[in-house]
Amino acid sequence: WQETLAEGAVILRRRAREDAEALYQQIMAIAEQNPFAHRITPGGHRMSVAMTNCGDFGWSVDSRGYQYQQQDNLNGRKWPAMPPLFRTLAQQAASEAGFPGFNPDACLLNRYEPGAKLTLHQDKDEKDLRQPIVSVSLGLPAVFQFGGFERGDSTQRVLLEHGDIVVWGGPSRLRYHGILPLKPGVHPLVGAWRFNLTFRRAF
Ligand code: MD5
Ligand code: FE
Repeated sequence: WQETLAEGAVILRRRAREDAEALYQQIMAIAEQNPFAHRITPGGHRMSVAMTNCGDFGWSVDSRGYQYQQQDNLNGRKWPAMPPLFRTLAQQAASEAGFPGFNPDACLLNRYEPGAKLTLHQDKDEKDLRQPIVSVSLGLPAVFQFGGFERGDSTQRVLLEHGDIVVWGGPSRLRYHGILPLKPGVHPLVGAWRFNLTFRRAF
């Protein structure tokens, strides 16, 4: 159940459904080792999305800026290892979408509560922008904004639901994108949240 949104952007609808319980358990185990936190941007804003990471590198933000690091700058601890299930699922999805050989070294975990959003941005802190990003959505549905190559370009709205995987590669790797404020609700597995895992090759 695969659909191309734009060149290089492939949605694998419900692809992670069968793994959802196991993924959710692993998310909770990661959060026990390094909890989700609302980080403060260089501009002094508290992000409405709470984040943590697993893998060799994690993406985070603080007063100094945005960067990939081996440890969490909030507590100095190394990020938890990437669970084999996470890696395998990301690699398989990338390959199904036409990007064989993807080997993520970072997984950013985003947790959305009702009202949480992500304003339009590009992901370009990774070294090799030819590597795709694989994103896995769990829990409450969200409206994703899929834009163009400039901030002011018009955006398409795409509903991302529990179990959906999107592979962002090729020219779509650098499109502006965001998440509209999450609508309240309760998901039978995940509760009143949306989780999104993004698998990246940072270095
Ligand atoms: C999310 N997360 O649903 C999204 C999924 C982030 C973020 O945006 O940076 O944590 S990843 C969506 C994405 C990644 C790379 C390129 C494009 C979309 N794109 O070209 O549209 O929490
Ligand atoms: Fe992004």
